[in-house]
Amino acid sequence: MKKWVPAASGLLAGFLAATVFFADLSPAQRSEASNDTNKSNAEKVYVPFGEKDEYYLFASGGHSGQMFIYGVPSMRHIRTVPVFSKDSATGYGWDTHSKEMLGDYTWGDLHHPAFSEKDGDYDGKYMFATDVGNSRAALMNLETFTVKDIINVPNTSGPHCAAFVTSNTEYMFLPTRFAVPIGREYASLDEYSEKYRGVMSAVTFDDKKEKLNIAYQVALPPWSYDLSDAGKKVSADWAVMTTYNTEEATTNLEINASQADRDYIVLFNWKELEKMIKDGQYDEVTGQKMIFPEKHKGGIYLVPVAKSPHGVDVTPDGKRFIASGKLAPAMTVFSFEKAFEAIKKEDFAGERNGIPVLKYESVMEKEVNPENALGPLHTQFDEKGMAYTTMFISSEIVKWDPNTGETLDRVPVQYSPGHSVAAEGDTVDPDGKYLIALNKIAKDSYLSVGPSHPESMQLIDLSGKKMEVIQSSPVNPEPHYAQMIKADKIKTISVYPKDENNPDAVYSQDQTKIVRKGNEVHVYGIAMRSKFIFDAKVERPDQIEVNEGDKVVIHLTNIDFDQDITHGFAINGYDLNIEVQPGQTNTIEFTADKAGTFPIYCTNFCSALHQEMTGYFLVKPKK
Ligand code: K7E
Repeated sequence: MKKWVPAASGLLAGFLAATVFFADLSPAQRSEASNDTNKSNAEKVYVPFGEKDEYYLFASGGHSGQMFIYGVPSMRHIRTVPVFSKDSATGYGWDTHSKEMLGDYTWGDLHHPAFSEKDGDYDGKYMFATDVGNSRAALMNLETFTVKDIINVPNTSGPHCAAFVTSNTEYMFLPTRFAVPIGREYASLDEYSEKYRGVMSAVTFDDKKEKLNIAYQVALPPWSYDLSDAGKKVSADWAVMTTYNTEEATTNLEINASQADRDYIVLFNWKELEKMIKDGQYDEVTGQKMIFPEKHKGGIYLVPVAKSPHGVDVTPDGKRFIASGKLAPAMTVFSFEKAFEAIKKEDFAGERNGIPVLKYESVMEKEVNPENALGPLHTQFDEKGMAYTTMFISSEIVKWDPNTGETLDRVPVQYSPGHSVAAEGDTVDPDGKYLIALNKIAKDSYLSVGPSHPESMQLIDLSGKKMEVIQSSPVNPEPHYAQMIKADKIKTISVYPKDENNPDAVYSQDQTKIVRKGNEVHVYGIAMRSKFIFDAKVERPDQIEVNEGDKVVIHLTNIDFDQDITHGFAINGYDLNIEVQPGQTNTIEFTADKAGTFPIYCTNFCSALHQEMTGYFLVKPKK
């Protein structure tokens, strides 16, 4: 490896030129590391057909708006679960519930998934996610791998770093990447410092109703809030998040937001914020309980950090938080204990925007600077608490000891990793074993598909003396963060249970009916191998006839209580398609605004006579 230590002023250029730095690794260099097990790499990742992977990988789909599910170690793509964007494969965005959840939005930008937790460990029940593109938060149920709720988060613009949840899923916090005036009203950028804010939201969820809810918000200064992490164990009541652009630049951020030597980590005690809300220490703004730190004092502190930080991660023991700077070569290890002490003694360096600023030296424990490692972004941990940090510029993973700062190992990856994810690597009890580098640039890794390449995920074996890249998988744009959970923690259902209380559901042919109420037509139908029955009492039970302009509501129940017998329901020429999974009742509503003859068919291949699973949708023209 060529030694190259850029001058500090060259760091920015180095960051931008990151992809050039390691572009010329030979395949031999790529697999130069080897560990001492007797298995070949192929054997380590081979999961025979029918056998299951040991872990699920939930990789965020970035601006696809979706979540990608992979098996580890095979790196087989198992499913894409639609979250913030429509998906015709599953009818997501067409059926009434998902259409209502997506509202008027057509895309999302999902960066950070987060599992629900119990005592700081994944419990395998829910997944949370946020949408940087259109400021939303989503809740996914892991019995069915389907989204149950999406909320728009008002007053924020680009909740980036979330989702991150507290140790018992009390809250999901959503800091915001962009500052905007509260309520998004118009305000000239000349008024940026006075009128703009970076609002952070505290979101709770109700697991009975499977609903998200905004508990309160905090009107932080007009900076960019980036990555965050919740405390664990000794720091369980706390959370940390990085900020950049504390310069409050309003244009050309690449240069202007990189001026100051230090930005901040925001350190906050969510138990205290919760208490402030209970005590009425907030203003009511645009229907939200909003804490203004310059006015409602307590619970929030700033810790100076090397300029323009990106990631911040809490160690599994909850004692330290590690910040990484895009432009600073060093990772900084901070001590929660030291911070608590300084807060107790009110040993502050001053305040900024009404928020107390702690002294860097009194919270910092050490600066860690592995030789020639550049562009540290995100850190994960193994079962011994050792840290693995992605180096975006020098395209590698560096393993190091947070206790001593010593570099233990490093492995090149192709190329420019953003996050990495270790097996249960952000819980109180990581597994070690596997780490996956989520690389931004695949370049020469796969068969070419033109000028734009897929992203690349590289699986690294952590079990040997040295880290070793053992498998690689292309992936659609674009995983930012991912989480890896032990497969046996997730308990899926195989069919939807019968719900006799659901007025939309019908479970036998003789219950099927088509009901007209004025100009509304309600269909209570069933889908089964290999037919649709909308009304069993008429001559052609698989036909729906309406008048042009009618509102049509179709409730369809899949009565094949048999795993994997999913049916689809599409109306040819009407731009409609929904899915009904085994036992599920699903609803679609639309206006019959086109007169004519439109075949109905099942889109999800379900039996040998799938082609016969059809019907007709007839729309009588207005006179
Ligand atoms: Cu570093 Cu959105 Cu977590 Cu991308 S973020 S890499």
